[in-house]
Amino acid sequence: MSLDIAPAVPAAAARRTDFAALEAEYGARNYKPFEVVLTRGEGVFVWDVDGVRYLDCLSAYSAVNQGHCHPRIIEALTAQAQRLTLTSRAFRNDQLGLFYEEICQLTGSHAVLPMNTGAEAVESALKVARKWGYEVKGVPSGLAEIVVCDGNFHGRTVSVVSFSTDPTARSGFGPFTPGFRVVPFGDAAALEAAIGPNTVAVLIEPIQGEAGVIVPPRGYLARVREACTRQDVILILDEIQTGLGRTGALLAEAHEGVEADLTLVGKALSGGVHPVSAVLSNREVLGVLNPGEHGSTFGGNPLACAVARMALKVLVDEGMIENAARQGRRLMEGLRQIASDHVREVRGRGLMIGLELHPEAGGARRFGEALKARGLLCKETHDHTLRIAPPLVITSDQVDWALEQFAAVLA
Ligand code: IF1
Repeated sequence: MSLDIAPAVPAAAARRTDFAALEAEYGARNYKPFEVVLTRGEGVFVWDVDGVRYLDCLSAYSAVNQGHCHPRIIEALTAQAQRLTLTSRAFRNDQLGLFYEEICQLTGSHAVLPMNTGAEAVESALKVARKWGYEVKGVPSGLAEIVVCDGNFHGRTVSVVSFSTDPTARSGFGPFTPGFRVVPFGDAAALEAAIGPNTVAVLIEPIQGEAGVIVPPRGYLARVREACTRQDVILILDEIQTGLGRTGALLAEAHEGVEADLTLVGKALSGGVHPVSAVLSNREVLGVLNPGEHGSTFGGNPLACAVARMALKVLVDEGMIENAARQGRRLMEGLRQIASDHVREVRGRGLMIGLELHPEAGGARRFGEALKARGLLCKETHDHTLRIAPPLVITSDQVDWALEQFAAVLA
């Protein structure tokens, strides 16, 4: 008996799937995406279902720094996927230790806590900092305070949005987790004043991404580092978006010559093929965790580790970090030379760039739509700023082409 379950539908008669309608019919409405349906990605390019090619200047919010579907990362993914994907941490596997060794050697860290999403890495760091505060610093139990910055974005969990200053990110999700103090970003004096005897940590993005690519004044991170050292407070740098080459250095902290006590990485840690994040630290801090006190079903799984090992390898071996610095300068200078009454400021570092428009320009979204019509995808943040973050493999010719599109829509 033949088992052909369904008759082959002649290509001509195949119905044209209305992807947007399906998403509207069945999906939670927690995004308002551009009306483009992507079906393929390779390097800096993505293609929609109509075969139109776009230069991706969002890089999935810096998760595909290595370019879409990097062949060596895909090869590592598929090879490992055919051997062993998940063991749970009840057993050891032959990828985790190698991942630990390679990421610690690359970043000069002493210890790693592997997680999956960025928010999980942030939550893990908050837990570890609090436990360190009680057991090492001697803060009275339950009274730990963590200083964060106005305009922060660190993820979407209840504890993390508890200290968000963005009403859209937090309203309706209370009651909130206590123990956080908010200070203005970029103001070292205000941060130092907020540190008290019960302060266990400071959590900062080296450059604020979602807030609109806000680069702090030169010397700010160094002053924060010095204040944390002087007052025995853990400096946690959230490099989930700024890290792994995005700003033209392996970690953004390098631009300021500082070293965090806990460094959070995610997104491009897997090249965008699998959720992989990690808390990197000196041993004294992660050392407060004992067996059974923290964990995750997928944290440190062999598939994640195999992919992350290759994602880090190609980032370094293929000169992506240096290219991000070089092409970031080219793109930033080119954007600044565009004569347009609409542009208020071009800011950023490496290939993490924000182009802020004057309010009179009518909002960044419509420029994003005009750029999409020209084959370039980028996303607005907070109404008036276009976030420009292509994969770190972008070439000079592609940067020049992108500049032509920006010049055309900003004229
Ligand atoms: C969305 C932007 C938003 C992050 C930093 C932690 C996380 C992120 C510095 C959490 C994640 C993503 C989340 C995504 C859009 C994007 C984003 F900032 F990049 F633009 F939302 F603000 N720290 N940022 O940037 O990592 O749990 O998502 O893996 O929520 O739509 P995650």
